[in-house]
Amino acid sequence: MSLTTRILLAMGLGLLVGIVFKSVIAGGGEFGQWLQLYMVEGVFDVVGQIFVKSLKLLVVPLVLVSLICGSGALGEQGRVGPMAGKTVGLYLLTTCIAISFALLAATMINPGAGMDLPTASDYVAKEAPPFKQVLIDIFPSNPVASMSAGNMLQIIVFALLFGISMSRAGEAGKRLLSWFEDVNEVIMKMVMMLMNLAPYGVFCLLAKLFSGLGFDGIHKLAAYFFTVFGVLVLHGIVVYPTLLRIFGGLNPLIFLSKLRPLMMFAFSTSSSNASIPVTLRTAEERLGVDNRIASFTVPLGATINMDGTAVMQGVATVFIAQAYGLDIGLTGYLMVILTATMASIGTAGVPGVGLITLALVLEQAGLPVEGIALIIGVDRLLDMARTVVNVTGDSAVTAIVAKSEGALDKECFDSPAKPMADH
Ligand code: DAS
Repeated sequence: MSLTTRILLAMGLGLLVGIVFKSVIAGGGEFGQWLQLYMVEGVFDVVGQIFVKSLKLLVVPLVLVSLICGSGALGEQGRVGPMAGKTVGLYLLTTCIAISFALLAATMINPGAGMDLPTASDYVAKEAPPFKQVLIDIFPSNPVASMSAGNMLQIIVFALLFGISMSRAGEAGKRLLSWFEDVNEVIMKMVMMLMNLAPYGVFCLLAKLFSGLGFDGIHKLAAYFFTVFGVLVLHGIVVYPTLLRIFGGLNPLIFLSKLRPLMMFAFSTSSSNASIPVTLRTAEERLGVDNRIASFTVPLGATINMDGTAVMQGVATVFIAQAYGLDIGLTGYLMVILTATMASIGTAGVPGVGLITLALVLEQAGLPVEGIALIIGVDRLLDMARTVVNVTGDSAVTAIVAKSEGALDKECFDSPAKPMADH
């Protein structure tokens, strides 16, 4: 049975058990008290917290190493000049639009309003410093202290600087880059291994959540799910077609129709990285993009461009703030945009990675990271959908950059979609 199936089953079971426990506990009998004490506050809380901590465990090493690799490789390829600048610029632009879109939609729909969950006893509301101080604090004075404090913006800045310096350090830099790429492989394996804990973590977190919320929680979770899903669809059918029209003079309907096989593949794998071969073939065989462009923009996009993930992080941040009755204010939202955009640079496209970087976005925004427990149950389904948006964004920017470089075969782009060559 696939991990996705196991997580979805755990989700359904956790919901069911939580609602049943809620009604038994509400009955007030001895058995209900036993369930509350030993199951809800015992087993479910312990397993759930361990799972959330395992996600937090990965944040610093994952972002640090994958960003050093990404910026190191980019620094090396960065010498492809304006094409790299256009590509990175468009990737960051679409991510910024995605997260802003998400924050706007979530603050209009208010999916988490009225839940009024109590924050943990050790939670201390972080006063959002003035934005000027935020900008100054982005630069680390001691990278080791930044890592031990989990100050992600400082870690991201250090990793970017280190990676680009490494790419300009000749043979020494090349040796170090390959070492970091090996470490990155190991960290990706850690992500996969810890994701195997997800069915148990999801079951316990949902069972605990719904033992407290009961049915009331279902429509809150549904409001969160459909807000994310709605913004994902809007981003995919409004933002990319607009950019294709404006920057590439390309027909968005042809573009979206030719991406169908890739979308299905991304949906089923929940992984931009695993989709790279299909994204490359789609760009070259269906969109007419020259390999010299696609071979740069597609692998880069799979790592630094995660618009779908940014959408989830934007909505999740507002949902969690509302659920705990916390207001992060405008500076807090600007911090979320900055952190989510920069964090998306550092995370490779593997299943569940968006959840891990959500921990860092919440941390930077001063929100309780255990709020992840509220949304983790439906995250796998949303991961499938947001990975589709991630690869669609990679393909749209690839087509636009290729067109601007005169490296897109317009006849191929406009020709009817042929079945993908099975080679
Ligand atoms: N599954 C990730 C990807 O491959 C996205 C995410 O986890 O948010 O793009």
